[in-house]
Amino acid sequence: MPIEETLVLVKPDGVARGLTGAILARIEAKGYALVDVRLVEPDRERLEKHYAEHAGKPFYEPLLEFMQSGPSVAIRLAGNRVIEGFRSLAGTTDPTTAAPGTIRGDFGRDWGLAVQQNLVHGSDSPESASRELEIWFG
Ligand code: DAT
Ligand code: MG
Repeated sequence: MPIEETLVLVKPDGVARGLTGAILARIEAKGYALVDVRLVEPDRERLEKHYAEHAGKPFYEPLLEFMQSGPSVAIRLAGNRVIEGFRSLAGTTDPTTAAPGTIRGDFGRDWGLAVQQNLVHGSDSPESASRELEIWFG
């Protein structure tokens, strides 16, 4: 099995709440390698590319606005089956129902916040990973 790479983002809520270190600790404990890490304040154009598959959905505009509300930490992450593995660490999209033990399940606050405030992004396929790594790391 070749080593894969994936794009992970610690989203603005994760950075603002000081959870970057806790999230990185879980990633490192799992054995994945940090290839590149940077603090990014993405403009709308970059986010439109990143979230192209969601254009037109009801949560699209709030999502883009939220993603411009503060810096994110972009991570180029490598490891065996890391695409699937990081999504497993992250938990399912909605923090309310994400399993305890996952990043979203343990840290996702459930006090009426929108679903987009779910702390992290992880690419969902090899095709998404290469497309998204190009968008965030060039
Ligand atoms: P994921 O981030 O788990 O891959 P996704 O790709 O379906 O989820 O959606 C991208 C982001 O959009 C997600 O992290 C949060 C937001 N989102 C998805 N579904 C939503 C919904 N029904 N309401 C509000 N935000 C939503
Ligand atoms: Mg997704």
